[in-house]
Amino acid sequence: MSNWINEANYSGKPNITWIEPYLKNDGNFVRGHFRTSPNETIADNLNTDVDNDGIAGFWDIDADGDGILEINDGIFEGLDGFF
Ligand SMILES: [Ca+2]
Ligand SMILES: [Ca+2]
Ligand SMILES: [Ca+2]
Repeated sequence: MSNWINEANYSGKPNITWIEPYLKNDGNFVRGHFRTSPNETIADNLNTDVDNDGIAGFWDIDADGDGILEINDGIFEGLDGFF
């Protein structure tokens, strides 16, 4: 997995899965948490912020900070006037 996004091949933000709390083999308790489905990059995960703009990759419309939006259609359409 890479810490940047190839926008040309990117298929959109991953699905989110709820991970139930569990006990690890070493006895450490892991609380329930959301996790993104694994894909080709860590830049769009819930717990990464590779461009250090304070927005976690999953919510960041340009998660790797290269100026090319990963989401350039769909839900952001019609919001052009706000940017
Ligand atoms: Ca990912
Ligand atoms: Ca970010
Ligand atoms: Ca980008």
